[in-house]
Amino acid sequence: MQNKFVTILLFAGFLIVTGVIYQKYYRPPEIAPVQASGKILEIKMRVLENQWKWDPRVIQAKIGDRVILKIFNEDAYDHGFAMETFGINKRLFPKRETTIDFIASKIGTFNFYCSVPCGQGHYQQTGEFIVTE
Ligand SMILES: [Cu+2]
Repeated sequence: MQNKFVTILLFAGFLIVTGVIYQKYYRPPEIAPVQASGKILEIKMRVLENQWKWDPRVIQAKIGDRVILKIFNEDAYDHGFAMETFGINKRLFPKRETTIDFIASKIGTFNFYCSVPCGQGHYQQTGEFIVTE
């Protein structure tokens, strides 16, 4: 009885110690939790009428920023805003503003694109989101 208890305790201790060692020395920085910068970045964006273009096409943030994207779709039909890295895929209804709220939790350059089949320019409707330190 006593022995079993000691074994479990030792094992629990072992798990905790290896977990801490992993987090401190081995975990790749890209999967570590990000420190929120406390900054709120509001970005206004438009889908230009009948051009299959984002305006602006390139947007930027600093790591840890909370990004509030406000996208106005000028077209009379739906578009979609998708950026896989951040798990975003939102429908943009016609002649309306859509808000997308997320944390810039990774450093790098990420592509976003239209996720709703919308016509001849659908596959060109892409843009870049750049996150820096
Ligand atoms: Cu589209």
